[in-house]
Amino acid sequence: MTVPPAPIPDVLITEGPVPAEFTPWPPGLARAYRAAGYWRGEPFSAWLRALAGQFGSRTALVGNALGPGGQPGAWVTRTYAELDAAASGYAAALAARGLHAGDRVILHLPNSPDVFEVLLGLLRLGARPILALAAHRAAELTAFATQAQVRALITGGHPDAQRVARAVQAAWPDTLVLTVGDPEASLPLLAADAAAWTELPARTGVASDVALYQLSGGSTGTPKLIPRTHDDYLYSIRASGELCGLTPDTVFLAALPATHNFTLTSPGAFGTLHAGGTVVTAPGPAPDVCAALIERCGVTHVALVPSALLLWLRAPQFTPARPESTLRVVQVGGAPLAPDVARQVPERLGAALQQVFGMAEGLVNYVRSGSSDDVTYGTQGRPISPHDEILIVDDEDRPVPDGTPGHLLTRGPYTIRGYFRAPEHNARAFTPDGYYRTGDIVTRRPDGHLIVQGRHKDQINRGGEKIAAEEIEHALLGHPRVFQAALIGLPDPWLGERTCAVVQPRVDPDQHASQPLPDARALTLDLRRYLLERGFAPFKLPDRVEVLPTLPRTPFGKLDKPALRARYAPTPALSPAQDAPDLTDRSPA
Ligand code: OOB
Repeated sequence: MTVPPAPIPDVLITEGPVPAEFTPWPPGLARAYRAAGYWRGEPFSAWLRALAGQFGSRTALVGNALGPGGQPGAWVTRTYAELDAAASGYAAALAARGLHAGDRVILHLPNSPDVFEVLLGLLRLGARPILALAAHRAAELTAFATQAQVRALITGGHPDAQRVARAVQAAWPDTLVLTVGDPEASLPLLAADAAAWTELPARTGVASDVALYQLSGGSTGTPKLIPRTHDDYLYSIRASGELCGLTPDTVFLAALPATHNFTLTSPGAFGTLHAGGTVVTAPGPAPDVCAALIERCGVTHVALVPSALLLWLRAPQFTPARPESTLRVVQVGGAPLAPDVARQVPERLGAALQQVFGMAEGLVNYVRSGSSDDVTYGTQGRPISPHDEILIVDDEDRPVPDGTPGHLLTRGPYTIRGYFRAPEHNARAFTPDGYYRTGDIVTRRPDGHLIVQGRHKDQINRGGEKIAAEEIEHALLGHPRVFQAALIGLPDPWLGERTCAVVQPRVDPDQHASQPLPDARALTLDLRRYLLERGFAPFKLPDRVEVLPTLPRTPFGKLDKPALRARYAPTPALSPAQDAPDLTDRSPA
């Protein structure tokens, strides 16, 4: 199917006011961030056009394109000029299907060059992508669609992804489903006409307004959308790339989900593009696939979560380190990294370790290259910006001295002031003077480096994938055999944490109280299937289920999760070979 080129729609020219749909920074601070040169008034579309001007014939992207049925397609290489043209081609194709600047569109694609091309196409159009993870399923995408009243969902041709898309459409009928990667797909790149589309105005989007929505790992029932402006997001990208010393020789391997904040911008794929480097896409962080890509493409940088790093450290493809390897920097973040694991990186992978502690809401901390060993292996770095404000406070919001653990609060030039359309949640998640309550417990060293000590928010970090306990607990309450449920994280040698659902069963009123408790093993299968059928991402299904006649409560009547964690941890000794997580990407999009 070929799509006739659409006339250049007026709507692409969006210099005029767009209704602000986010909590703005106070005007005085906004002026200061502009005066400091952080916010440059440049939207993503103009940024990409400038990169194409500067690095035109250099290679921007390589990897397997998304093929028919969601399978890996042809190996493609795109120069900066071609990437710019592809973005315009997609912008035109989207406009031809009735999409406009300001429309919210869910982007749900597996790692491939296409993700970046379509994302930049949406940004060129001035539409606002919601950056779903490929692992998300109907429950998550439906929540995004209804909350944000989306106009479209862009997905791959895999039958599972198509089923998810239909479920979203059933729940939010305004969703136009557009499929990428198929010659017959509903959203083909207008390749033949792409050159013509470079004539589209490069400068679309208002820099001080929302560019896209990142997603919150969350701690409450519904996933929250994080509005990032062109100004603030591009500042974090530029500053991250410069701070990490990226150059046109950088070859970055996007092995974790491409649209996650870490992979995309810390400094990630966009930081690499900003420097004129090359982004290589991998389907996932599995060591065999990544080792082959590193060799084939001369990869210099990669970003990993600790669970993936553990697999790399054991993989015969990497250890002992090969002297001829091009890999220079392994960035690790997203979840706690044990110092003794951190120390193994240089010797066993032949590359430097860089710890990254960030969040989709904004603040990102890096260990700078050349730091002392105790900083490199024992801290999670310090903030990007001199204007990042850090407060570490006790339960009453009173600052604690350096070295004392406290709640991390932050505000600054790229940290949001509020989630999208969530006033009640915002009242809890932000202080009245605009600090974001990260939910992390940290200590600060006198030299400003932060050490993550733990977490206050009720969120489980399963190998970097975040699970809001409340979301799953609510869902479990709908199961006929569940009366009460608590989801807790238990320590795990591979993933950092695994999930355990502790269930108080519903007692059949016709039976008396001595009814036997249901079998936990059978209930595990049953509850996992139940959640899967309700469209939850597979990483959110409980790894383990325990049954108790009543759940413990604090004197105030709250679920006593510390008591539950003490009861069920530690997990039985795990045999690493048997229990190593499967990191091959099973995403269906
Ligand atoms: C990154 O972003 P999110 O939004 O998926 O998760 C943020 C949370 C943090 O609040 C913290 O609880 C945890 O993930 N986290 C870490 C960590 N990095 C993130 N916990 C311990 N050590 C670390 N190094 O995960 C993210 C975003 C940008 C860059 C890097 C990670």
